[in-house]
Amino acid sequence: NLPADTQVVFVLGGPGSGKGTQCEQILEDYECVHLSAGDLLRAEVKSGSELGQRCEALMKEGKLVPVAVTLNLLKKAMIASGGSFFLIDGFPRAQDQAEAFEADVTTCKGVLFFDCPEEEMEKRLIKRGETSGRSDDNAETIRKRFRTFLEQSLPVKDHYLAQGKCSVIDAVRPPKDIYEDVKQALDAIKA
Ligand code: UP5
Ligand code: MG
Repeated sequence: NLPADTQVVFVLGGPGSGKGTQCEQILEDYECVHLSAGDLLRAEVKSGSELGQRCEALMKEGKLVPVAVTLNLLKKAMIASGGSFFLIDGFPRAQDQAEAFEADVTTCKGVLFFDCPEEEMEKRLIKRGETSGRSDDNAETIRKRFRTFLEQSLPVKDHYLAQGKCSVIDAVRPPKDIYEDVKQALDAIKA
């Protein structure tokens, strides 16, 4: 089971907004566990399991996998890590996912939301697609990921803004500059 003092920060933003990049920076300065829902799903795909095959098909279409799947992967990874302060990257991606996580695991302490226009995210993902090997880093799937983000994931930001828990960070700057705001927001969340 998870320790009683478990704390969770959701790291959200569109595809290619820089969630993973900023989390890597955070790990250097804060004692925390970084769990990317997308990375956990890609590991499941790589395992070759039947579940992984179903997830892969959805991810190639830029669609969300069922929340039961991500919730289960996240919970297992949280417990296995032995940590108590978690950066949950790329989840929740829909309102019902946020509600499911908070009912099942814990309420989140805060949310970092990386704000980035589509043109910039698209440019980054096309470039990354040259070397990433990610089956969803192609122009067609990127468009589908954007649509899913707008329709299903963006409402999560508003949900947490209304709760006063969400820091919106301008993500169209050099990573180092963005990170200054990230630290400030995290310090406020932890305080
Ligand atoms: N880069 C980063 N910061 C930059 C900056 N400031 N200036 C210029 N370039 C910058 O960065 C992306 C690229 O941009 C990199 O090349 C980086 O160097 C550069 P990254 O930090 O990787 O951005 P990130 O937001 O993490 O982008 P990612 O592609 O991981 O976002 P997604 O949200 O699309 O991907 P994720 O892995 O979370 O999900 C993939 C799929 O899994 C989803 O589409 C969905 O099908 C499925 N999924 C679910 O169904 N449920 C979940 O809960 C999670 C995922
Ligand atoms: Mg990522």
